[in-house]
Amino acid sequence: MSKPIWVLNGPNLNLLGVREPHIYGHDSLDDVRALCAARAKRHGMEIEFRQTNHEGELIDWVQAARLEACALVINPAGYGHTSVALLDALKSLDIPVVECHLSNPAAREGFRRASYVSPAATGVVCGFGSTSYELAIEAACALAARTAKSATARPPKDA
Ligand code: CA2
Repeated sequence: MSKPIWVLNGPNLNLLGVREPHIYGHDSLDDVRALCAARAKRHGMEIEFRQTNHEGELIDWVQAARLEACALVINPAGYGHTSVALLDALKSLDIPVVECHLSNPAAREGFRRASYVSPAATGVVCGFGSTSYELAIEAACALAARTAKSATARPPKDA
């Protein structure tokens, strides 16, 4: 079995489904976890799904993903707009990184248009509610499969 896809969620996403459903939808974070797991399973993949309200913990998890994940899906929530430290951690990864948002930050307040995560992301999915996560898992599976294939195709170092 290959390494899991890690799905990391930033601050306040534990409130999903409880407040502001007109922006973030009615699904809870547990519902989103189930959608991600089901979508990954279709590709024979597993997920590790986590949420934290703490910047340092999010950064610790990004660092751990370097060795333990085959790809990373991250909804950095508010830290995406503020955290240079998160960007620095993401830049240390050499696995595919998919930035994921429920809403479309570009269609909201001006301060949400800046993302410290996008420069380190392979790609971004946003604006589709919990479907954004399913699409992000699809992308992560495709990218991880491609990475694995090119690793096997590579000749051994001493050939
Ligand atoms: O659309 C997204 O997924 C966001 O990452 C959500 C963040 C926001 O700061 C980003 O601009 C876009 C906010 C997460 C807070 O989630 C809540 C969920 C329910 C109720 C209140 C907050």
